[in-house]
Amino acid sequence: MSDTIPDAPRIEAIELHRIEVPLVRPFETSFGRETVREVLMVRVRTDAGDGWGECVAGRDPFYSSEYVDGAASVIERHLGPALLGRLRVDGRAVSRDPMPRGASVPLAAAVAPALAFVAGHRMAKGALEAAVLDAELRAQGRSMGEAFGAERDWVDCGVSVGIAPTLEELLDEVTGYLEEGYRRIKLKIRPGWDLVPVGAVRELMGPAGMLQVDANTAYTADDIPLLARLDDLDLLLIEQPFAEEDLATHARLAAECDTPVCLDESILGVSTAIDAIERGATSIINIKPGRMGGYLEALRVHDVCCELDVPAWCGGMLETGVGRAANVALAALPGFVLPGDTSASSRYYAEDLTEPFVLGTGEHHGQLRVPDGPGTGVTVRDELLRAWAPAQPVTLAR
Ligand code: OSB
Ligand code: MG
Repeated sequence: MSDTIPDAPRIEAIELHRIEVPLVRPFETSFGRETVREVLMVRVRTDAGDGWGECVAGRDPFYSSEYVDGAASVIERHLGPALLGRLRVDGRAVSRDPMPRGASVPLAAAVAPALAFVAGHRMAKGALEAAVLDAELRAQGRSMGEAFGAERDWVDCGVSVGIAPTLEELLDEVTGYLEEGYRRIKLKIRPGWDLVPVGAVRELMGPAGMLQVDANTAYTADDIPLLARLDDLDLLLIEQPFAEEDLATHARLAAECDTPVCLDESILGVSTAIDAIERGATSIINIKPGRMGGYLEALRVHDVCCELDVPAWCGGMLETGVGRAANVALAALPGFVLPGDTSASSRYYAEDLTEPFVLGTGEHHGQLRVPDGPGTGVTVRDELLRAWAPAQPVTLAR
């Protein structure tokens, strides 16, 4: 593929590294409970240097249909060979550079069009695009923040709090995060774990604390009256109460309650974002690059949000430092007006795969600094990559 783009690096090989990273505490949501994050990391080797991308698919297909084994398989069998030029790629689809931001990333911009022949698998595609983008920007000596059009050096951080075994443990956990400086709390909810814990945390935080909830599709239309009672708790938003495909029920809830409805799972890119906004199914958007097939599509969704005056915030998928670095750069764009699920490394991991992200102090209390080194600006620690790998990496070469 890269043969068709003058002056762009040429992709020589793609490595798939699986790692298992222990979480500091179990993360429980309406769809499952994780104690270890199983991650697929992608390294792209080019003639101008290497780049890393993180695949945000989970071990199991519970948050979405994608999962680690599926992502690895589709990269090995379909996406990798296409990028390495072993499959026919339509040259006309290549070389459109979508970044109106002064950065030229012809190779990264060519990835999505070259992979469009595969249906879906956005997280797998997004990991490849991120790795190519990292390699290309490193070769140019430019940071992701610069390339994306970041307007802030520091971003406001929130934290996503899992379902706890008891109310007391939930309140302890939230208290700890507030002491650390997090500027917004997001509580995972599900039927049976909603009004009571959310009410208790509202009481703990006081009326001014920024608080929101995320149901990860656990409710149905029958629950609209119950969800409308959350209005009393003065939340920033309710995230994805209903099924991914079910924009209609989200629009009904939005019409029947005052709390803004925010979609996560349903937003797969620009067209679903516009559709959901126009149908009144969402008035705030959680932007997760992996779910949308990569950072370039996430930038387009950001631009749509700005144009339509829809607040956006940067979601997270328990990323290691590699994905976190790119998310923090993205969250520095002007349309990200609410704190993101961009927490410090220590919220997830005792040791991060890269240098750790640490919350700032003083005026930067509750913020993370946007990396300014080339590419993601972070370095993968080889010894941890090896120590956490359950198996040898797979290399796809030309
Ligand atoms: O729905 O936002 C979600 C983690 C894994 C899968 C889905 C979600 C989440 C989170 C954690 O809420 C966000 C983070 O801190 O990375
Ligand atoms: Mg969510």
